[in-house]
Amino acid sequence: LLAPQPDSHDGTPVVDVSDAPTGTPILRTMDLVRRHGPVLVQRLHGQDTLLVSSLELVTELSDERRFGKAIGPALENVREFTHDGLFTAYDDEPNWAKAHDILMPAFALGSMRAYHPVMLKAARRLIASWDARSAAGTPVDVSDDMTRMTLDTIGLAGFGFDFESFDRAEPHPFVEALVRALRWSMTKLSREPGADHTEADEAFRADADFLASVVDDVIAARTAPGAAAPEDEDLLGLMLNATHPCDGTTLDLENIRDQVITFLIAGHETTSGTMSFALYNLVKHPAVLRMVQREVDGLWGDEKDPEPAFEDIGRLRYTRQVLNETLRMFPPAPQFARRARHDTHLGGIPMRAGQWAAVVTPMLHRDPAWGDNPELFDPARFTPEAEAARSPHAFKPFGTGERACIGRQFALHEATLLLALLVHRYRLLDHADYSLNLKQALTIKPEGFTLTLAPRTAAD
Ligand code: MNH
Repeated sequence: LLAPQPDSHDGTPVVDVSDAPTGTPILRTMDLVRRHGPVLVQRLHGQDTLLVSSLELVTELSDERRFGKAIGPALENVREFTHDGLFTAYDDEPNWAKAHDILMPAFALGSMRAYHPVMLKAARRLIASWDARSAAGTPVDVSDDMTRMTLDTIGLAGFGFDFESFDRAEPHPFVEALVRALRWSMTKLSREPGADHTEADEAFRADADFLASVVDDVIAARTAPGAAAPEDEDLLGLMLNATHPCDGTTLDLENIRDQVITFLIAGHETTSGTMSFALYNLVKHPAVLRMVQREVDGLWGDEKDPEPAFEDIGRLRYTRQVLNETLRMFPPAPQFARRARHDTHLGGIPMRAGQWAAVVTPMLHRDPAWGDNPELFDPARFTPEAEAARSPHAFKPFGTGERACIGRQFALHEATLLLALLVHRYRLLDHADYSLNLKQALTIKPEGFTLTLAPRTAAD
């Protein structure tokens, strides 16, 4: 377990939030940062978290010699059902390095070529559903449909498992159990001491067991004698077959199960949140939407059903800038934590080995390094020139260092492809004049965001 937080030193504000319950802790945290500055201690039921959000201090925390990933209290709870899977492993657990080394090639940019057809297949399911809504004149729930699309993608690309999300009104039972388990991980953080939580804990245990048994069935079907030849190049096939480059061993089956659940969590909400926020930004900024459409039209003209090539995605530079600016304003995974490898200082704060701090990513992304108007949505912040002129530590939607997101290229390829197809095909009508309402689980997304759709015509 983690060592206690640094003893707050002179000048670091300590704010007790125990009496201010909220469904969206990140908004409360952002508010605290706005009022008290970029370093403060948040106290919740006697538990302290050192919150950091200035470029200067995040630059220090990104120094891999001095700091590594911390499994903070939220991830410690997720660890109850993902154990030493990639996302929740401690830095020094042997299965982290092993799985990382085996899986890295599957997430390199070139590997996206293999996932492109499956991503396109899932995108076309979403489009078929939106065409029907468009014809009927009924609104779509953006976050729900983005989640359907990303879940089908990671299920198919990762494990040859089809959630068939667009054929269901309610999420697949596996996903419902996953969402409940994640909610348990979050609500457990703000439990009042002393109350009885046996019922919630037993329900969680049942969900965790169910998740494990479904994945074990998928693995068993793959490894049974006479199962389809493992020529499959998906993540599961890789984990079952690939040996470690150095010692020639494979991952054990329990760890593979933990990795499958990990990838379903990671591929489930973050990418869908990114796409939902991107569509929100586009409908609120018609001039930007126009520029994305112009870029996409440059590739696919007025082709009704374009056949996007793998290479097209790299050409969609401005679309990618829109996604980056979206990740700046609304990083879907809004915090990550870092722990001192040995006794050191963070700014003026002494930290002993094992002590840790949380980065409040949305506020780092509003540091003065971003100029005077950080609330302004402006994709020009991500031209190559602007990026070259800025510290790489000012933008951390995927975390930092060797524990940064392994699925980054996967997410950006998927999101760029889908966003391009949608703006090419539809007029996006903000029929309810939506005002942003964040929903927070482990990640954030816009809640209740609906659009109506119309086909684009030559005049649009
Ligand atoms: Mn992802 C780690 C954000 C998409 C798989 N991811 C992280 C971290 C952040 C993050 C932040 C680091 C957390 C920490 O330091 O505690 N991830 C994202 C965002 C998107 C995303 C914003 C989409 C946009 N992630 C994906 C996708 C996958 C994935 C898609 C899988 C296909 N992420 C991971 C895994 C890790 C991770 C696995 C843990 C990597 C490690 O520690 O080795």
